[in-house]
Amino acid sequence: RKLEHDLRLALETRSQIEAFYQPVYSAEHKGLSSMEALARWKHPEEGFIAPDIFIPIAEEIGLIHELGAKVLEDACSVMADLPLISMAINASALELCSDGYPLRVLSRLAKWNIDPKRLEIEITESLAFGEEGRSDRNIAILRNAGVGIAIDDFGTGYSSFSRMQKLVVDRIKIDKSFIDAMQGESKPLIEAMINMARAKGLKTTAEGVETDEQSDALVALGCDSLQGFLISRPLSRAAVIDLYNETG
Ligand code: G
Ligand code: G
Ligand code: G
Ligand code: MN
Ligand code: NA
Repeated sequence: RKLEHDLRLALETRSQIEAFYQPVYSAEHKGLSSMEALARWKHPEEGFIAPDIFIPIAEEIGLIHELGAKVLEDACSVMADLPLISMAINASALELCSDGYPLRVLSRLAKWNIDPKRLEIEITESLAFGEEGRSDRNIAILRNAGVGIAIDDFGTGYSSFSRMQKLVVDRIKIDKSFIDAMQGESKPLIEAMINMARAKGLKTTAEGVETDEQSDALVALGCDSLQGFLISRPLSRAAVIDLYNETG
């Protein structure tokens, strides 16, 4: 298939695939103290292709490890330029279950002289519950080294209250679908998620925050961080560095 072929070439160019960065607002610091790196593919003929399309292809043809490494390398270079800022990256199940993954991440951070505490890795609920092979052990290695682990799209997958009891992660990211329905039926659910997270000592991030009403209500419920188009869209490396240098 043409896209597979193009994706191989894209990774070889080292420039068609780059991370963009979505700023995250911290309620505690009342400012932008972290961001999420998101892979972007600028195809020479087709323009931007969405990660929802090329990530599954990269997983199928075994290129997800290279792609993840490229995003991490980009993310490290931004962290090096913004020493006070933390960074989240997304890990595919295939990466997180691969034997060498924790050491690859840690040696990349060491190469850039970046404190592992500044990096958070976002994983799926099923990975968080150790359903896929080696993920438990790899999560433990990363956490012991100081890297944070966040559950992405929380609430859409495999969580249950009994499983939450043995969960060892640092943060949940409440899925956008709950925030969308916040004015209606999902407000008590969001409140329960935030309270449960607190009781377990986990941080919370709300995803897909688009309105001031949502932002105000989430802060009032004690949500730690807000991410979404209200705060900012994902930005290029140059734009995000300018933004953080301006706002401190
Ligand atoms: O207020 P301060 O200058 O720290 O704001 C830094 C950034 O955080 C700005 O980009 C602003 O848009 C965002 N921000 C400030 N206050 C709020 C708030 O109450 N809610 C949200 N969602 N973003 C805020
Ligand atoms: O911005 P958005 O379209 O960027 O992201 C869509 C989806 O693609 C999200 O679910 C996100 O987790 C995933 N994604 C974005 N960047 C990466 C990446 O570098 N690695 C992996 N594994 N997934 C990513
Ligand atoms: O699955 P993950 O949370 O990693 O993916 C984040 C995705 O959500 C990206 O595609 C990003 O561009 C998108 N996104 C981030 N904030 C908003 C938002 O406020 N509204 C919408 N519609 N999408 C958002
Ligand atoms: Mn994510
Ligand atoms: Na998400």
